[in-house]
Amino acid sequence: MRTFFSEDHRLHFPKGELSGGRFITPHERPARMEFILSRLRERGFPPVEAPGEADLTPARRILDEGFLHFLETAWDEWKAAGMEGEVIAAGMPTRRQRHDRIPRHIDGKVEYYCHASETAITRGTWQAALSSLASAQAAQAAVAGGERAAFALCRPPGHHATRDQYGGYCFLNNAAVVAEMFRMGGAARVAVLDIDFHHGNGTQDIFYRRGDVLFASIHGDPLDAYPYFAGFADETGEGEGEGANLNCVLGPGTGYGPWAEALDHCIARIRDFGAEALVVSLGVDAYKNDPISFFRLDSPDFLDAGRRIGRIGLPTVLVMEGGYAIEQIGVNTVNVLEGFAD
Ligand code: SP5
Ligand code: ZN
Repeated sequence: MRTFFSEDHRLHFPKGELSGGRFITPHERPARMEFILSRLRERGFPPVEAPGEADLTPARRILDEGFLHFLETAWDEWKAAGMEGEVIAAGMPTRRQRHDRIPRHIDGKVEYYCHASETAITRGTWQAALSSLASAQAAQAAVAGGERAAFALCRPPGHHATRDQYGGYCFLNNAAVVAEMFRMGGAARVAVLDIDFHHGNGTQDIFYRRGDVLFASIHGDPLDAYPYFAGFADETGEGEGEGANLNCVLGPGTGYGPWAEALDHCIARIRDFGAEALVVSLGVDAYKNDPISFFRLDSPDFLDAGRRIGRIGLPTVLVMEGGYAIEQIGVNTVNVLEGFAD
């Protein structure tokens, strides 16, 4: 399987992640990529390929123009306003607000376009997010060009980014753009299968009212886990999208047995839906030792999960999302790819 990867991910490395009332070194850090790259080499995968430039045309169809402009300019505006540190949202949009105006002050804009203040923007964040999207787009192009599957080794991840908000370490929703590109390329129906431990609230948001893109996700119960305010089982889609959103919610301590049952449930739905292409939001934070998650998958379980996903038989782009037990992130990620290709 070909892997697409950009070294420009390094341009995004905030000093701080707000956690437990302190700033810690972010869980989502550049070193994550090194473990995956070295495991790919060890297992004899072909050398990674650098993508071309990101193409924002497909992204503009599903993302808010003001949001894209904000991401591009936030750092400069923040600095121009005399802010000393990294861009961090201090407030949260409130309930029962009577308007949806975009603030003029950068502080307010950041709060408007952010949904989780653990995530900082730095000088290189926009370029890194673009390079991540570029890898996803190159993988999609490979599959559209006839490859059975391709791996987009994306960093920063994307599945928490909505059409107009960043957060959860995510800025541009790579998986959603890939799904949209498959639609533009003629696939009548596309499925996004999200196996990251956290609910892909961004992807759900983007496709919630659409019947042509199925979103199916297995994740920690939002009552107990980030993103807290989305991902419940009764979120099934709206309007034309009714029935095209499937949330499989599992509690603390869930092991591979029930997790694999949920996976099979998602797979059955993807088949029934009649998807012609598949996008996998591939997070490996369901792993038992992940520092911010509470499932108990072991490394060999990822091999089995990959096999089940591969047997769906669809043209597939696997897009990297989370995974923070960084010593094992390589093994776990590559296990999914190897299982897939079995
Ligand atoms: C892509 C992805 O996996 N994003 C995850 C974002 C999680 N954000 C919230 C992190 C909360 C960490 N809480 C620390 C508790 C440690 N015991
Ligand atoms: Zn995650």
